[in-house]
Amino acid sequence: MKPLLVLTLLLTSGTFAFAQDITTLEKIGSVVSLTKTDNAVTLTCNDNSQVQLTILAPDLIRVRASFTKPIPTKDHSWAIAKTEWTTPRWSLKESTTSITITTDELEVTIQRSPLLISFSDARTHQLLSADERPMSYDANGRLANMLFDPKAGSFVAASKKLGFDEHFYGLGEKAAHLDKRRSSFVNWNSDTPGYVEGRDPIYQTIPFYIGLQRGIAYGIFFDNSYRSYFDFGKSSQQRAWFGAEGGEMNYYFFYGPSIKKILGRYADLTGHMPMPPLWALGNQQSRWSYYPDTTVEEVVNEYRKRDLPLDVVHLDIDYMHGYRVFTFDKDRFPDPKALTDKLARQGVKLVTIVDPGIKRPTDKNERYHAFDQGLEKNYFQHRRNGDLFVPRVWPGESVFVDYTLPEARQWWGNLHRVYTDNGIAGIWNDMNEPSDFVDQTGKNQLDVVSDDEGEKTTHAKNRNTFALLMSRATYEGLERLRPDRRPYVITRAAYAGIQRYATMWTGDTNSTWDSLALNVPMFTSLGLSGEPFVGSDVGGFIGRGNGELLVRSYQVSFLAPFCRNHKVIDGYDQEPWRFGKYYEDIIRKYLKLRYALLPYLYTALEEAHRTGVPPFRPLLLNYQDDPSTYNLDDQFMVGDDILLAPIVKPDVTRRLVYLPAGSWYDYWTNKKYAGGTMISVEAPLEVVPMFVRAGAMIPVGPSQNYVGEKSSDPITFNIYPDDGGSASATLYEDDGLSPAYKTGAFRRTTITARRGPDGFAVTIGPVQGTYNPGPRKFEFVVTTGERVLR
Ligand code: MIG
Repeated sequence: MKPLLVLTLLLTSGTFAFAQDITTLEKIGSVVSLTKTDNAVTLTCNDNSQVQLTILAPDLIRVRASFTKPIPTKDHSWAIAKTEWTTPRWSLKESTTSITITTDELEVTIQRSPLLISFSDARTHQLLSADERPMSYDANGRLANMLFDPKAGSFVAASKKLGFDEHFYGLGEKAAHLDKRRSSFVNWNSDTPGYVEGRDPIYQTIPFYIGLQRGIAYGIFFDNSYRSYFDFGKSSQQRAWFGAEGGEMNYYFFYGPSIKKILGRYADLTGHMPMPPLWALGNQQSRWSYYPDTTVEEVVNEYRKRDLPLDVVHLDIDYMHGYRVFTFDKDRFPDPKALTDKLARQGVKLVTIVDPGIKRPTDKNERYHAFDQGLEKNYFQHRRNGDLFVPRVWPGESVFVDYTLPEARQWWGNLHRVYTDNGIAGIWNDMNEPSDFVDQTGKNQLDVVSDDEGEKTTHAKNRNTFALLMSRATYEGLERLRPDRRPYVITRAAYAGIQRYATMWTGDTNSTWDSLALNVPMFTSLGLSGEPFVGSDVGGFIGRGNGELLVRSYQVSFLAPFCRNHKVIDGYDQEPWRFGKYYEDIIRKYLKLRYALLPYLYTALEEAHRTGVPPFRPLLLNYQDDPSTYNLDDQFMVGDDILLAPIVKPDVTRRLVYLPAGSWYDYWTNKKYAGGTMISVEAPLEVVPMFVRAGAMIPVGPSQNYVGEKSSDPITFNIYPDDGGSASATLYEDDGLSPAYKTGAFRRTTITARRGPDGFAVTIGPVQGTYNPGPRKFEFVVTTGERVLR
């Protein structure tokens, strides 16, 4: 009997993704009337529900539904950066059975009864996505005892037909595969140390996904910060649905057909990532925690002595006086300014951690400015009953700021003066889910109230946006305190729009091979979710690593935007030299290569700023028509031209690599391969399989141990000619530090090379932008013969 029982249980848990069965929900009524404005159509239904479709761009339509009542006039989202759109050309057609909205790119058909919305390509009439059932809501509390917070409001859901060959990407930070088809997820920002594949939810909420079928992509951003659910054909092969425990049915439909175009629109809507300082691309070192100041100096000296590149050291929570944010421990860091000055002479910057918990002094006579001022100004969060909300975090009993209040954000930002005055270069926001040792589920926070523009809503709505607003307060504070410098903020938790304020890292990973393997699909998925600046603790955070794992981990992260080795408080030391010279030498080689490739990386990062297309890419982003890339979890590309196939298993020194169409050069040997096939390559520990696209020219800068140690002179362009003998490159440059790039102070140079009868002819196109990098040489090296490895 026993085995059978186990089997039944397994089947059941595998069949139903969530307890919520959306088929039991009440469906929205049928359309009875329609009104039209300059950019929107509002439909009124026979149950008094309303649906509003707003035409924002030819490829962007917003759908808003209000069940059994009119669309509220209040319309606000912390995620949205752009609310004013120039209405594109569009037309409306009505028939007895349906209503059709047509833009130059999209054709949206609304069937009146039952109310079903479908999106098609306006030119080809190819169906992109169609409702599987009318939008629904929990009219009678049918789901009540299956919900996390039955009091949050009414469950709202939308359900789309699942395509037989439809793939799903994005959804932010998930410990999951690249293709999310046949999986389901919950969004509820959670502190989940030591998470493994399948753990869900984890730290961030980005309710945005991309659907891809027959090479054609669309996107859906469900802008609802309540606890939300996404099911991509897990509970039923009929549907891909999304819903939330409260708030509005409110989503944006993006049409590609290219994923890159969708990412650009998503960035227009939720904000473009500003350029971080160039040194943020430098190598970073952290652990919980380096103290006192002499230990920090020792770490830096060790890096320099060993000729290992380093730009940033992070100070974790023990730099503070009893975990009080905005203070330094007087014994451990008696003179932080002297320390940052000294490190600056070695080319190293300090970043300090800042948690949201402000200590409530246990001694009533203690004066702590952050607590005293915030209390006096009434900036802290309270419970519904008026009690101060007192979570327990590192400082013990603490309070949280209501970051929905503009004055409170301003105040929080200004408190960072103690850091900027002491030469601290950036801020690391941790614990901002917000984590609470009393209860990590968030249940204990459901009655915590935020002002929320006067709406006085609870954490049912605001928990998922807490980190977004904290990062915003931090970013804007740094901007005010140091207007001539680009802010650098790192966050753990997030909501959509976070890219406007913060970069991210993937939290408390494990020092295991499984955890390392997750890096690739997590980084690429984050890139497909509007977060370009990503990284993970190199070597893994929790547990004991080893030299092999550390090397393989650097081979994934050395070209990730955020490259920081970090370790848990009681973990075995993990700096690059800790496992001996053999491993250290390999790590040095990769860190040096990262610095040499900074011109290439920085150019890719600026592309992300401008277009929303991330530097760290799944192959499908560059090869959207190639189904072989659709679920490739263990390869990635950096920009358009560099392909990596890291080893993420122990004791493996050979692997299969998929090369898409075109020709490719093995970076190490220059051996040329024809793409469109799988090849098998050697990958001893010192080698990460790395390929360059034929037709590319890779700009390489000087070998240096920190950004700015040497001037970028010369810049060497390595030419990898395609089969016709051509190659091209773009180089982006600016001052790397100030916000002047926003007003045109950059230089973009386009260069092409072509093989002729007498060798290669190089053409440097007219430059864009007003930045003058000063005179420097460009050198060109043609990749020809194969060279032997080692
Ligand atoms: O409860 O600040 O993810 O990077 O070292 C743990 C101490 C709090 C979690 C972060 C980790 C950091 C640690 N923090």
